[in-house]
Amino acid sequence: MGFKKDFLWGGATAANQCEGGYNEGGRGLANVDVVPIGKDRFPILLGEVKNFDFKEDHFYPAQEGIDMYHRYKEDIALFGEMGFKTYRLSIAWSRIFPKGDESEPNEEGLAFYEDLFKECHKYGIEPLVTITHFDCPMHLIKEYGGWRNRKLVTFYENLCRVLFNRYKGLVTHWLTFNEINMILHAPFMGAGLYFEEGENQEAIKYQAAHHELVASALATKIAHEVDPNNKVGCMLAAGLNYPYTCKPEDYFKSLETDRENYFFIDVQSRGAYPTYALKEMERKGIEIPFIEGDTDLLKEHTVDFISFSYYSSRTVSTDPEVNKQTEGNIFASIENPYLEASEWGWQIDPLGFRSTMNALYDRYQKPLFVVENGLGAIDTPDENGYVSDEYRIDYMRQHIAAMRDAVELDGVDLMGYTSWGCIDLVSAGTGEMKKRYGFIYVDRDNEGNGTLKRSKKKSFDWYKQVIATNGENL
Ligand code: BGP
Repeated sequence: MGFKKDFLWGGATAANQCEGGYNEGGRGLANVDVVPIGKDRFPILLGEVKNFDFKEDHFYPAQEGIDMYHRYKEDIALFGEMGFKTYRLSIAWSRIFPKGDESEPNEEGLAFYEDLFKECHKYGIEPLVTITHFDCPMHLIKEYGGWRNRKLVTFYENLCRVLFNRYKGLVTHWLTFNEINMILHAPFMGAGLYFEEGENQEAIKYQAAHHELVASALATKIAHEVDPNNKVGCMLAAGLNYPYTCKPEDYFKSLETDRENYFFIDVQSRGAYPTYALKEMERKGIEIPFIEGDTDLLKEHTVDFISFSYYSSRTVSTDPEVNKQTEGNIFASIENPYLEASEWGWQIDPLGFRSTMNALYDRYQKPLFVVENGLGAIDTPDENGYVSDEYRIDYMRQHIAAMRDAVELDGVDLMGYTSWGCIDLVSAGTGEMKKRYGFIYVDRDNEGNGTLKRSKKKSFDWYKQVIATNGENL
């Protein structure tokens, strides 16, 4: 009973939130480099403001991240010490193709990841690679308008071909697009989109989504051709939407809100546009840019497993009085009176995690992989620099227990668990350093000050023994 013997315990990061070295090793500029911290951040993430240039008085956290570009050996050694079986990381597209549309890749970028993967294997750590995690070369945005342009499918296909061939034998688990449904909520990050005055934003988002869905199917096809051992997953920002009351209208709204997310996975896992989406798009006059061959491609190259992030559940209501957004978050939710929330208003709901796993497993009947989960919190080191993060241990203990229930009591097929931000890194939503998730503390603040020194938090030893006992000792 309990977790499988080969359960993949580990942690997750993304290139743009930890690597830094944004202009080193021949890397080109990407969307993530030009999103500053502070009040200008949200309008840019939403695609409302074109942001092509740096402003001298702004701080751009992704440019330096936590300098993992230079310190990955030290960091991977710490992951190895915790006993990680897997480490989820992402490739910075513009390290491999600096502009995105070149015919030849940048060898320095390829060598960097090759070395990093080899370093993982030294500790028996299997890399789990996200091909794109909220990043797109800036040149593809300026010249082509990001994923609204079909040409991006070809550029992405080239990237995949290069990666699958070069890293054959070093990497067998791949994710095509991080949180693909975030196109709807943060289109600049999700698809390199920004909108001109008067454009139908919703139509453009779904057109870009179609291109990513086709690209994802193509990636799956090529991955299987290059190496039949390759396993490819989709990646969803998951979390159920509860109806605020048992009023049928509230229930129906929760169903519709859940479907906004399921839509992507329905295509990637079931291989076709679901009827509810086709009908809605028809009603709204949104044309999906299908071309010949797309239908077969989507149908024939569905994903091998379903990966997802889970931080909290959300609650929806049809009552305008209660229907107020929690501030400072990209994903809307109203307050759930039965739940506690994190300092950023993310509601803490371990049973919701179990419900989410059940909903996904019932719907797709494919192995699930939890590739992000964790608590973003403010950590205060004591006089010796030690962080006693009981609150994080508590959150994770409850969520891992919920995962064990889903496996033991509900029979969900679960491949692994990689907690988010296993080492402190830059927040995707806010750009802050003070919103920390790690087992490893990094000395760096919101303004970019600090020695970047790494130190183990209390949760480091706790997670180590969770892995050592395969989730028995929580
Ligand atoms: C997901 C992203 C991650 C990540 C995480 C936590 O949406 O895939 O990149 O950062 O959420 O969010 P935040 O950093 O805003 O706390």
